[in-house]
Amino acid sequence: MKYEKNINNLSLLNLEDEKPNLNLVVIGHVDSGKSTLMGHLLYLMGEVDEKTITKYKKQSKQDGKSTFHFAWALDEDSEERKRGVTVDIAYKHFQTKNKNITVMDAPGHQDFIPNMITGTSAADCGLLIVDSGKNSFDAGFFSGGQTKEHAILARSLGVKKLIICVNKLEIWDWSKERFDYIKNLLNDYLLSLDFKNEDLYFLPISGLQGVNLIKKPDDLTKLLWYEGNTLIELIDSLESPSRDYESPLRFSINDVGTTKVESLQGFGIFGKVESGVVEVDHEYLITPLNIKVKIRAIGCDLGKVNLLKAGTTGELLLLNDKSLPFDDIRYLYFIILFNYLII
Ligand SMILES: Nc1nc2c(ncn2[C@@H]2O[C@H](COP(=O)(O)OP(=O)(O)OP(=O)(O)O)[C@@H](O)[C@H]2O)c(=O)[nH]1
Ligand SMILES: [Mg+2]
Repeated sequence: MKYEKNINNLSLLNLEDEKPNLNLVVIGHVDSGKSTLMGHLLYLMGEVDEKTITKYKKQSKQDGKSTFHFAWALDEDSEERKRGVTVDIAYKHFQTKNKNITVMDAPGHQDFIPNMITGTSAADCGLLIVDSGKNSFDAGFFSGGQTKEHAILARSLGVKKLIICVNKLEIWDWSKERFDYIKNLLNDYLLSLDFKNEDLYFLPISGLQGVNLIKKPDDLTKLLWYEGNTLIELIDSLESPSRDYESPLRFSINDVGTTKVESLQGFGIFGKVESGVVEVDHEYLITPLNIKVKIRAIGCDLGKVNLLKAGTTGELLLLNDKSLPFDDIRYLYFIILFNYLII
């Protein structure tokens, strides 16, 4: 098959040998604690070091944002830090025992829904963070908030599995009653959106205190009623969708613009490899524009790489050719093998 030559001398066996990857999008109403929970998890998994968190603690306190130190691991832009609000998706990586995880931390604020859609379009599974606080929960669930809106978007963009973190539960002294109240309301609502019972997982959590992320609370009496997994056990146990490495490349475009990948500069096309492999220095076709492009560099949650394989998300940087109609490259367009259409 002609497209096989685009895989060069990479062995398909090697591609399949690695730990399977899972793309997780973190969604939920503004301020529900998405970035804090993810920042704390990355810290506990060793992806963010103690020194950095200590520095963020000091700086965020000086800026009057003293509980935002974990969120700053994902909110890296100065505007985000000043406002205490995530604006753009942050991409991070960590490994569990059995999986490579790409995390996409989405903004909750309704002004930034397009950025949330970008991340959700590339996700295999969603982490819906729900603030258990009385007013915050009501704002997200009952008053036209983003708990419901994000759930609807996730379902319509093809996310089938949701881990629902009932967050900030330490405020309720880990009350089972409060947890059950939120779980029952959300469960009924999510089933009405056509999520399946077996694809919904509910966890009591405190992202700020780091409880139930990778271990249960030190004082076990607090969560005696909860017999389920910690967040990391749950993520590790989820099945990764099967990936199609052997078919021709199909890269779905979710966003375009200035690159989000550190150490790269230029015009980036963000998306997900649905099938096959995309490689640096190879020529491809953007469809339906039918324009030929050469990939100058590739970035992903691991930084700069030479290829992306089926199931992974990342950014393709095009050769800076002034004749390219950058403004015409859109969400939902595809990048495919150059010679595929004419085989
Ligand atoms: N009490 C308590 N507060 C928390 C917890 N997690 C986060 N917070 C606080 O909630 C506020 C918002 O946290 P973020 O992590 O920025 O929330 P977010 O969901 O990422 O916000 P957006 O991305 O802007 O939608 C901050 O003041 C956090 O300190 C928690 O587990 N318990
Ligand atoms: Mg955030």
